[in-house]
Amino acid sequence: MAAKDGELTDPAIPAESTTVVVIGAGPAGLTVANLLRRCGVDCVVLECRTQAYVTQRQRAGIVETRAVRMFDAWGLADRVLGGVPSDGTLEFRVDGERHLVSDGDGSDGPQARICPQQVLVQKLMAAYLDDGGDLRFEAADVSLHDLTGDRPTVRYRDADGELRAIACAFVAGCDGDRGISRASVPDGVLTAHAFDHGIGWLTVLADTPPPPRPLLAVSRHGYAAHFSRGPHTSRYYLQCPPDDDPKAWTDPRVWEALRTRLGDPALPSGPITEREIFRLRSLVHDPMQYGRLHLVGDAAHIVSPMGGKGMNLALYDADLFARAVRDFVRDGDDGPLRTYSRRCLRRVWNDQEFSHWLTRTLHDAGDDTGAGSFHRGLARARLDRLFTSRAADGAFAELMAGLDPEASTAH
Ligand code: FAS
Repeated sequence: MAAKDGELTDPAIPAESTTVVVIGAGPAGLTVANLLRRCGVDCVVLECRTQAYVTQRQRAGIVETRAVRMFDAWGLADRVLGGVPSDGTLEFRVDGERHLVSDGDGSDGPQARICPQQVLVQKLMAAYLDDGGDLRFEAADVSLHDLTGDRPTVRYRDADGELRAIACAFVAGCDGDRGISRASVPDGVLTAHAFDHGIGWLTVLADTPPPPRPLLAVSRHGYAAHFSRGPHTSRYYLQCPPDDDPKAWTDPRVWEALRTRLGDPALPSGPITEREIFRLRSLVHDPMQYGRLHLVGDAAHIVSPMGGKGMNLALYDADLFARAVRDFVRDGDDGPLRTYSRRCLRRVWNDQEFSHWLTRTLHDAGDDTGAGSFHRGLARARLDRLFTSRAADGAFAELMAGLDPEASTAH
């Protein structure tokens, strides 16, 4: 990818400069951009897809308590958070039996939001553009250069096909798991820690009434879940073999499995607008920076959706990165930038551990053909403790809320 010097400084290519070039306009990129603007740091966001595509992509659905308070501390909560506040509980249904578990810290402070990812992305984008932010869609062939120098350059082809170059002080790689940022780091620099859970989920989006609160169900028929994705939309997950064929999951089969596993024979059905099968996998890249490139969100780590940490980890990284750049630009303090990766990875492993614990518990507690009857017994004991021990409930709520004694939300 490295271009020859001549090319980079080719006078024919319009060159410009800024402080931070942000690659990708997902939750990570748009949060970085909004926070940088809040503290007067120039940035340019390059997104390879169209605005319509980016603002309609349906993924996560919960903004955790810590992230809500982070946006609140930056004075952005009212502008970027949609959806409805969580009532502070999740429902576990074990063999049809209901158990409510806390997901908040019980304080009067702002709590988690049931907010579809695309709504957060739409609102972050609107806030950034309303504030005069520079966001360029359909940026093709993005490439990163001189990342270990003081003035990296990002080149791309704009929507009219023109080649452009932007010199900057830092690059925020917010382009997800298959983006160009991580791919621009030379081999051998990053270590990838990967785990395949060996579990598949059929994920279904349907125009049906959402549940009053997130619902996670365990039975001998396998794991199932029901989440809100808006006032008239539901997301369902059904455990299945990872290499299963989504076409084999006809509408009648989907609704029958959901009614059985959720223990709700009266569960209303409705038009299914999306169904796909994905394999639960987890991935962590260490370190999360290379020279002036900082990886943010899915560009550095993937966590299974169990526990709702994917998008929230992206928001956490974005907050730490924006504050570190602000401290460098405003006070000349490069300490937070130098420790960015270590501080993010502490949180990443914390959330990976929680998500792994919850994934194992809610799958092993089902049929014992998977991990075996001994693991089923262990998982059932963990759930029993969660439902009966105040301390276990408190620990679970702290992890769900994402509250971290170390990172204050004050900015
Ligand atoms: P994103 O992938 O969201 O954004 C990256 C952006 O970079 C995209 O807009 C992309 O177009 C752009 N880009 C890529 N390459 C580029 C290039 N070369 N040049 C310029 N731009 C480029 N998490 C949960 O917590 N709960 C869930 O229920 C959940 N469900 C999910 C369902 C699915 C199908 C998927 C894929 C993920 C799900 N996740 C879920 C995880 C998800 O929420 C991610 O963690 C979140 O999108 C991460 O945000 P970003 O890091 O911003 O990456």
